[in-house]
Amino acid sequence: MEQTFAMVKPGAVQRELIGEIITRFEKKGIKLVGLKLMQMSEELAKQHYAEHTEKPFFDELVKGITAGPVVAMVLEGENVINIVRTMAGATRPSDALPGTIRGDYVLDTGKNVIHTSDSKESAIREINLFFKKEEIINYSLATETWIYVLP
Ligand code: IDP
Repeated sequence: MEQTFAMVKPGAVQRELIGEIITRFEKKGIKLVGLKLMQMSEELAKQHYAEHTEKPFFDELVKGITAGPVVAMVLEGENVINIVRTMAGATRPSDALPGTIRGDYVLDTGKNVIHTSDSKESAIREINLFFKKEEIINYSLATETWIYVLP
């Protein structure tokens, strides 16, 4: 099973979309194995978005992600890195299809409600940046045999 990192951004917390976003992942059959409401520091924001340091929107990015609390989560399931990214939708609002989170809730790239890891490497890096080992819970869901074809 694969794990990925996702984050409900401050705008989505303010718009009371936390439940809506988590519900989509739960209904898909994806398991939540880590979850926390937190206020990101400027330092953590800069680390998280390190790959964008040179981008013209970097300051706006750091300011936006620290503007209020976020909900950080670790999600587990088959191919969840790609699946969660597909469910989040495209970065550009005009490319984000209806039925995706961004397709349904976003009009501006700078207010795009959710972050999701874009590769195995970034998933590992981001999970470790936001969660201690003991904050990730290993457990089974009773529904797993109805979600996966198991050997
Ligand atoms: P992603 O979140 O879809 O993976 P990235 O290209 O990794 O997109 O960019 C990270 C974040 O930076 C985006 O989610 C968005 O909030 C912000 N961003 C990306 N491009 C722009 C832009 O052109 N203007 C303002 N913000 C941007």
